[in-house]
Amino acid sequence: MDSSEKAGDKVIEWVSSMAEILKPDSVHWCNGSKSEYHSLCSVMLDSGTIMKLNEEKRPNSFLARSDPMDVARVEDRTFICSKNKEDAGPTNNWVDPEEMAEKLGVLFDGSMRGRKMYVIPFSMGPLGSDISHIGIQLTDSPYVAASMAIMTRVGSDILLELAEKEFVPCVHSVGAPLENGEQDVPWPCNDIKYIVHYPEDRSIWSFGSGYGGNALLGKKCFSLRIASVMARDEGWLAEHMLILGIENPEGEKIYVAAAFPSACGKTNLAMLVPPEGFDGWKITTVGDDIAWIKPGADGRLYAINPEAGYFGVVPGTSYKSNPTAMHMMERDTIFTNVALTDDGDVWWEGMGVDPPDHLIDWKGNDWTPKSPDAAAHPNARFTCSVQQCPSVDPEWDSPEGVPISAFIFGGRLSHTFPLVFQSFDWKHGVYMAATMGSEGTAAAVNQAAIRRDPMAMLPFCGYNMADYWAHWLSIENEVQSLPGIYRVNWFRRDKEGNFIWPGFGENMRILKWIFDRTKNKVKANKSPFGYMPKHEDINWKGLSFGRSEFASIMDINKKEGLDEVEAQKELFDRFNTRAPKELELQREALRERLSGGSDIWDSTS
Ligand code: TSX
Ligand code: MN
Repeated sequence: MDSSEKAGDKVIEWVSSMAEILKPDSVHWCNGSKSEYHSLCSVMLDSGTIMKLNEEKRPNSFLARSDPMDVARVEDRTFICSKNKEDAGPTNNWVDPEEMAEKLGVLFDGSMRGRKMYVIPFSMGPLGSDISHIGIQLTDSPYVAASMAIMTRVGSDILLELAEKEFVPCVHSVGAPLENGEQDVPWPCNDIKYIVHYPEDRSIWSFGSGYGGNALLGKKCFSLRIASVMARDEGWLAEHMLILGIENPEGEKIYVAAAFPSACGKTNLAMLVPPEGFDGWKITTVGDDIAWIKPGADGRLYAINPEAGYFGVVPGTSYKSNPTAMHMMERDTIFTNVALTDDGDVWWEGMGVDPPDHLIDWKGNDWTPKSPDAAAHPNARFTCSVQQCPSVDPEWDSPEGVPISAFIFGGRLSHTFPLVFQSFDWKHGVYMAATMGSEGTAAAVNQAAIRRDPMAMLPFCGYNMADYWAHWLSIENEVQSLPGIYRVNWFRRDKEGNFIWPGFGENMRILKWIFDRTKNKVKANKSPFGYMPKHEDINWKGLSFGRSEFASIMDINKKEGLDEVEAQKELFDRFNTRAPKELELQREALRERLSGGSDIWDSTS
């Protein structure tokens, strides 16, 4: 018996033992083929889970409407079941693993009755990459099986990798067994929901939801929560980051990875179209959500996008805000919870197209412009392959990954924080990332509290966030050529509450400064927050943005800065003594720089 057959036995054993518990009517092993995708779609068309869109307007595209009670990730139902509560930390929900296993045992017993169980062998990352990992998801949802085929690399060839790699077992059930001949509904789910992670076993159990991150277990559950634990143990990073390439007209190219909390336009940045004044510059997309980053043999950090597709928020996406994404979803796309037009196309708020006189809204009801509610759900999504992204990077599928030259951390902050600044060093950068956060989208113009979202990982770190910070600090010793660390804020407002910075494609000007810093082409001013560009360090060709406007978005107010330093203490205090001392030292150093009468504002480096 060769090793791949042995690996096969391991999987078959696990699948049959799970089938005994889940009790599906039948089992289908997915091979990830086109014809399999089409038969999954026809199963869903028959059950009313999806409908086909107008073939002329949206070739090979579908609309799914979820149950109105199953429209987003359920953070309060998401659990990290480590043996010790302290290992999950104060920012995660924790339940004792044995107690949880008993609960799940009851819920999953017979949960697939009357349904087909799909067995999905999938790879997160390119096959044959030593940054990639594999999983096997069991699910009773054809919508999940079809989505996984887009979002991950699915196929039987993945089973061959099991000779060298362990797989992460991912068990998913919508939790709606059909008792003898019971009629199905278009979107089966359960009021009771559990999204459970066992970091020590590296396994995932998801019950009751068929939507997004709750159900496509390769995404947040595996690639962030479980992978962050693997990364801690193995000396790499599993991050909630986009990866993009920046190439100048001379063909010099760097890659950067960037983390933002939700509602900061991460997908828009990943697919940025350079504005006027940037002839010959190119932005290319490796990924829009997750980065797995590992030290390479040459002492640099290399990143892959573990995913193979996009599951992006639709509302607000227009030919203005993100033309690349709009082109991407012109065909071969599954839409979920957008509105349907009378001619079989889709519509959503913020599409940049006036609402038609009549629509069917995301709940399946008639809708007119007079209707009080939104026609598309605010968390409506598109699902499509990375390969149909017009800005896809040529290296997106490279097993070696792409070398990372800079990390960017951003937030949605109406005051205090400048448009861009660079950390003095690695430790300072980790502190900048750990203390980042955002104001709510609906936040008032002024003085809205910052909701801390360290590294944009708050809902996604599979272990104690304080240990995660320590892990980030430890990377300094594992890498010879450390990426620069930057903070950005596209969302600063003036006294009238208007955004000062035009954002979107104009962010290219800031990416170019980061490119120039990386390539040592520009000096920077020292400020209490970090290194900052002067007005003349930015390319303003094609945009009128004068010195005073620039000053108003780069200004550091001493009192606001000191208030921020005090507010950050609350974050560190949540972790008691577990937070690395270095971060508190950084906080005190910033207080010192802000209150000191030093000449730090003027020196250059
Ligand atoms: O995605 C955004 N980005 C990043 C783009 C690469 N958004 C949308 C956020 C919600 C998801 C932005 N909104 C950005 C931004 O840089 N900036 C803003 C704020 C803004 C909003 C509207 C305008 C300007 C700035 N409108 C006009 O100037 C006309
Ligand atoms: Mn995300």
